[in-house]
Amino acid sequence: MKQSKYSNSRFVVIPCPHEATTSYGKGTKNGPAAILKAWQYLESFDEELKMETDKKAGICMEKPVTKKALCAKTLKVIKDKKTPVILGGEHSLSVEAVKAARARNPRLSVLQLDAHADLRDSYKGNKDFHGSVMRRILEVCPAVQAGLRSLSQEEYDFARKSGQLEKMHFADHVDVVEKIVSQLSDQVYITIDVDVFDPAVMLSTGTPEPGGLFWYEVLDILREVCKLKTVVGVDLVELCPIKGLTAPDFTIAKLAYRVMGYLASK
Ligand SMILES: [Mn+2]
Repeated sequence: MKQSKYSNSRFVVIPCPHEATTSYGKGTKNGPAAILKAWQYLESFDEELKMETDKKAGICMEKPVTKKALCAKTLKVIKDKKTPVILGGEHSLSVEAVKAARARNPRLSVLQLDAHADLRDSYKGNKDFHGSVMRRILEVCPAVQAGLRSLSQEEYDFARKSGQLEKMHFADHVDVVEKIVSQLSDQVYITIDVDVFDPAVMLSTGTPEPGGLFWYEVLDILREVCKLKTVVGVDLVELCPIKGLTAPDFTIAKLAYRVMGYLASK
């Protein structure tokens, strides 16, 4: 895949190797570097879209930023009329990017693909916990959640009482693309926790859950959302690379490239 200059790029890739509150497997700080490495070996030609996304749209790679700097960085990219593609790092970073996206898009909603509801108010007093990220995002804008298969009683009670439960789509009912699309507003930010995939596809993540989505199921959701909505930003988080196991790194590199392709082919 070929990189372009910032001025010629529709997409700006922002690595954010943030890791502070991971609960089980560690190493998500190594996620962005693994994705970027796999990217070097990716075909420019997208076999589904029959085009070279990098040449058509322009993709530029920025230097890694801290979580603290992510909001300002994302805001600049959006102001410059480009689409940020953020590579994590721990899921808690998404709220910073969502704040930036919301500042420029008043009707913003978030699509979360994830195994976990991430609706805990806090964990041991920490509101910045990665398992609280969707609770924080709901304080910024509405969200639709898909691929879910793990949550606590507290999260379930909150979802039921707040009405969020209606916008939570569990992994055993993936044939809900239309519903997901209908629940999102026209301006969408997409956050993809790589553990949305079945562990057969994605072993390299800190908190794997059985029963996840497969490659083409995830694409079916993303293809429709990218086609029908204005997607103003994307992140891919929680990849924890395993030494000697490169397929998951390549999967996420290709997924990010495919999403850019969906947006560029509109
Ligand atoms: Mn998760």
